[in-house]
Amino acid sequence: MKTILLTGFEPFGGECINPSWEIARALDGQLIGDARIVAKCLPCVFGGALTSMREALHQLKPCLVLALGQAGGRAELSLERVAVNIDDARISDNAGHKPIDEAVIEGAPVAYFSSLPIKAMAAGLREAGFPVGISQTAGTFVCNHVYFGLQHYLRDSPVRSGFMHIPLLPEQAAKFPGQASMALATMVDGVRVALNIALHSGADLRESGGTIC
Ligand code: PCA
Repeated sequence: MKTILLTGFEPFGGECINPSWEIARALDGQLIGDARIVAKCLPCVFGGALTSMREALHQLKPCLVLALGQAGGRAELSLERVAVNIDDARISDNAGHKPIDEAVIEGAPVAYFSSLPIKAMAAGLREAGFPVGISQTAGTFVCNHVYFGLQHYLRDSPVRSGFMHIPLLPEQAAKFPGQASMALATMVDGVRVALNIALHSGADLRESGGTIC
């Protein structure tokens, strides 16, 4: 049986829930075609999160990897195009670390692209009615850290991997007037659709979708 590794994060920044882990654990054990989803919860800790990711890759030898993370302020399922080799934290991680302008992996390239078919995933999600977009930055906190490490570990592998940021849950957003959110059930369904496309589509779509500043 093939394995899809789906990771989420523990809560951080004073929150008591992280929707990324709620989604991952809701999908744990489910089948996508002939592959079974295995969910792992990563600590929101520089270094520690990457160690957990590396262990999961080693142990599970997945055929596909999608890492999920919470992005307060975003209104859509956000497929990340780029991971950059920099840790620059505005808040402390869950171990009290706050790196400034440090490499995620010393000597590694400046950046990696997602190896997921992000245009095909965005198109499929849009057609299925989910709010979705392609993001050009996963930030410089623990999500980007894990995303960069993941892409580095799998750089010579045919295994597709990438990162999706997801909005806050309605109960989290209620604390901030006007803050965007998405229902857990919608996000769970959207991630299932995204995994199905990532597993089964061939070469990525060529459709415009960039941004103009
Ligand atoms: N979001 C944070 C780290 C963990 C999470 O879910 C981020 O975007 O870096």
